[in-house]
Amino acid sequence: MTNPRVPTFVIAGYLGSGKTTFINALLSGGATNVAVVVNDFGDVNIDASLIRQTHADTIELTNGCICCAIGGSLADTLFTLLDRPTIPSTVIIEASGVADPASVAAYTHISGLSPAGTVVLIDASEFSDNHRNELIRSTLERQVRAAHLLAFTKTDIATDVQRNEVELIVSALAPQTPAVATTAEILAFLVDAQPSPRIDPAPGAHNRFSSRTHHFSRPPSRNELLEFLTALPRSIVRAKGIVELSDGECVLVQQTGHHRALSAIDAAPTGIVLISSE
Ligand SMILES: Nc1nc2c(ncn2[C@@H]2O[C@H](COP(=O)(O)OP(=O)(O)OP(=O)(O)O)[C@@H](O)[C@H]2O)c(=O)[nH]1
Ligand SMILES: [Mg+2]
Ligand SMILES: [Zn+2]
Repeated sequence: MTNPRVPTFVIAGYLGSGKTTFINALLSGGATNVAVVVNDFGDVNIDASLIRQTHADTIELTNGCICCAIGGSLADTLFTLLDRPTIPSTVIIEASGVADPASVAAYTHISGLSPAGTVVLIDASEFSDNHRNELIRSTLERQVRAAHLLAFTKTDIATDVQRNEVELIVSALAPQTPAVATTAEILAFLVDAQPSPRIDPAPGAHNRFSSRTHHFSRPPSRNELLEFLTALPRSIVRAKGIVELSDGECVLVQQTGHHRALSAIDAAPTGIVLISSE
């Protein structure tokens, strides 16, 4: 008897749109036998360590984007999952924040997997600003067009103007694609998912982004860390990492566009991954 095909989802969306947050919420609901494949664009996979804190079966693909630079590693990983003595019942792929989700989903059209849908998260508080940036716009547009489901995040901090702008842009780009705005609605889509139609990747390559990891020569004080983050040039579109402070506390740094969050975390320091648009 052949095994049933494994439903495989792609969770995509621009840098910092909330992909890892959503996947952690999904997994904390007690999902079993789920394999999570996490692509972090930088050379340290911070998201894999954040997800692994709650979910052991997490595979990291690091140091490049799975839609272009390291697609071969994604293909190898998917075949390896299907070779396991007990294959997963669901596969979830977190695409890098710069990826064309359609190119990522194309890797799931293999024997043994059932492409079950691409969810593209849209940060309602940052999208319209980012869309005005020519270095980012085509990346955002291909992400929107590659979605089977669009999900607005950060509606809690978006202004009415930002929400109206993003809704107009997104509905012009993908008028037929259903859009939701809560985690519960995304979960309902995943639960009901059927084999999803293929969406062809947009021609050409997405915008260019580069990354480097900053390590402090000695643990900074909280103020020194904040000064460092405040002084970053505008070309740095995402900063993320785990930093040990001079008082011994480790903090998770999350910075996207206009927002920054520092939170205590019980995990080893990684340095701060800085991603810039080119
Ligand atoms: N206010 C608010 N913050 C959110 C929401 N979703 C995510 N965040 C915050 O946004 C930041 C980025 O979230 P992540 O889940 O790491 O985003 P990501 O898409 O996985 O980021 P990359 O993998 O780096 O592209 C974190 O500080 C989250 O806590 C939301 O709905 N509302
Ligand atoms: Mg992430
Ligand atoms: Zn790519």
